[in-house]
Amino acid sequence: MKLYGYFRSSAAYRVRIALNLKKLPYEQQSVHLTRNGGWQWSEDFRAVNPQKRVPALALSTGEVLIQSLAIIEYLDEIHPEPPLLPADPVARAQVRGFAQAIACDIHPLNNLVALNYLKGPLKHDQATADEWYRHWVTQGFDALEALVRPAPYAFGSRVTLADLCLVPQVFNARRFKVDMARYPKLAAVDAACARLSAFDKARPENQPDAE
Ligand SMILES: N[C@@H](CCC(=O)N[C@@H](CS)C(=O)NCC(=O)O)C(=O)O
Repeated sequence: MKLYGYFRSSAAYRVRIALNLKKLPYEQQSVHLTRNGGWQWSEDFRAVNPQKRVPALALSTGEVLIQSLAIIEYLDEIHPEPPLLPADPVARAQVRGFAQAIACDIHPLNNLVALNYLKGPLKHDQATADEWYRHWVTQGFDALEALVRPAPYAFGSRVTLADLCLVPQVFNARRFKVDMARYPKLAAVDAACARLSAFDKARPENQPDAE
């Protein structure tokens, strides 16, 4: 398999953690999102993912999967060990709800393409873009802090999809100077995950394209 990603992309980071947890070998193709205007906008990459975003996972059959949550659920279906969703339907829905609060509600407002639109066509300055970023993360994390039950992972003693979404979002929040002292439970889950090699290997600074 070949993962099209970028070291700082939190959506690609989620998929790297899943691949590592399942001990699946994969090749990485870096899609530099900023150099020379961003490789995601090239014709070559548009042929891989017309959405011009990472991650994309090319399978050995030649098919390409997009969207981190769809990719992770595919991996979980094909390689069920260790499972990334609980067996109980209520618990599964709770884990998915937590993951989607990040992937569908926090991240889309804060990713590079949205911030660049604010700063470019809409002519806002960097301070306003940073304020926008922190506003949506804070609103999202306030809810997640109330939902999480560290034990030590977000939903009990096994890592789930919720942890795969939380850890990259916390990494990004710290990068944008969100005060994590306000979120002791989220910080505790993040610290528990950081002790696992699958998470450590997936960290942005440990990727071949890290700068
Ligand atoms: N919902 C998508 C989000 C994908 C996404 O927006 N990726 C960002 C990087 S984290 C991207 O490729 N941005 C391209 C750009 O900013 O131009 C997923 O979960 O895979």
